[in-house]
Amino acid sequence: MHDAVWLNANLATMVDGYGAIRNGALAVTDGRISWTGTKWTGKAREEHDARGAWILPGFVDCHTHLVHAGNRANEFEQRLKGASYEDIAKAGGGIVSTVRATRAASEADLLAQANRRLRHWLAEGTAVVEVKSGYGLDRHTELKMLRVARKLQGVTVKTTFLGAHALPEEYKGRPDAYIDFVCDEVLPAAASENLVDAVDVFCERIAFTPAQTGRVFQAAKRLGLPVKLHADQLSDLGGAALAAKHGALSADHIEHSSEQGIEAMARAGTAAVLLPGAFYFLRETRLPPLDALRRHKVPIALATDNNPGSSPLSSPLLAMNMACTLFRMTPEEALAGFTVNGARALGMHASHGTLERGKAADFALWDIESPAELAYAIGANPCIGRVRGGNSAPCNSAPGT
Ligand code: DI6
Ligand code: FE
Repeated sequence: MHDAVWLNANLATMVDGYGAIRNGALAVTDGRISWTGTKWTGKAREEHDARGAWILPGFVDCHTHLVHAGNRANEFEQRLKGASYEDIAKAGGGIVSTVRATRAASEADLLAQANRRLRHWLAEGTAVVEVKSGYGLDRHTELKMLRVARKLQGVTVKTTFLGAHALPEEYKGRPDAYIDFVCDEVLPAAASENLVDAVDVFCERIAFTPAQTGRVFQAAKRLGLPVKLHADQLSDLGGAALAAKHGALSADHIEHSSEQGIEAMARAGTAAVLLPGAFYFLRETRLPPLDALRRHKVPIALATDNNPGSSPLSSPLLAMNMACTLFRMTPEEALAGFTVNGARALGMHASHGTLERGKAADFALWDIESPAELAYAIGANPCIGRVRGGNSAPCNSAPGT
């Protein structure tokens, strides 16, 4: 006897492409998928009629900076008047302006702002959200951000420590001393409170060097934590190869990564995370090396990179459309990016990302004719139901209700 079954459904299992099962059914027991297929003959305590809707695995947004205070609409105006992202950062704007606001915000206020943002992901059938710190750049606020991330409701949250996101004003001109502080004090403190699932670094000219990145990765390794990297976003510093060398779960952005870097990722099993929102919002022109990723069979994940400075994007659906329109990914690749490969980039592919027996019963129902519609339509949201741990939850439910 299963707990519940969804009948008259089309399943996009996301096993080997769409892995479509038409006119099928999906059953759940103890919060896990217990059956998928066409000819349902089983018994279930609860029966749901999907009326021909498509069922997809709950989306996995494997790269966000969703916890932060305020927004930077003012800088958007400055950039449209000609200032570059780097000019604004050098003039004391950019990441450090969000740092000032986030340091000043209370934990309750930060949580309220993040839960308000999270509604957009819930409305679009999301099951897992990765949330980075990185707007505190001191011990108190980095841990405050991670605690807030752990309190978010309605989705499974994976936290990532990103203390090495930017150099705080109090360490101006002393990046190595700041990296000492991050490695010897802040990261161990966060890990000791079990606030960290992975460790990330912004390896870039306007942030930290490959050598400084290596030190943070060593500190993570000492704590038994996996690593991820903001790699080669604005220039090629060899970030892709560096991430692979440290066995990273993922290398993210990678617009400027070399063929050798992609090959190293393939050998190391490091996933690529492409972030079309930042590419679009910063009006970048250098496309990520999609052909090399396909040729070397590197799993390609997609994410919103939600952040106030370079990607104020809160829609996985729009991110998928951007990935197809701007990066020339196929809709099948885009959906795999927010399901099976998104889960892989978080080391969660054993429990999430596909509709298979034993996986978490976290999925969503869509009023569509074909899965490709989810990447095709701009601005529409055909989500008609969300299921979490086998329990139905309306798409537009407020977090915590
Ligand atoms: N790369 C980015 O695009 C964001 N962080 C990063 O490492 C920018 C974050 C911000 O501007 O607030
Ligand atoms: Fe990012």
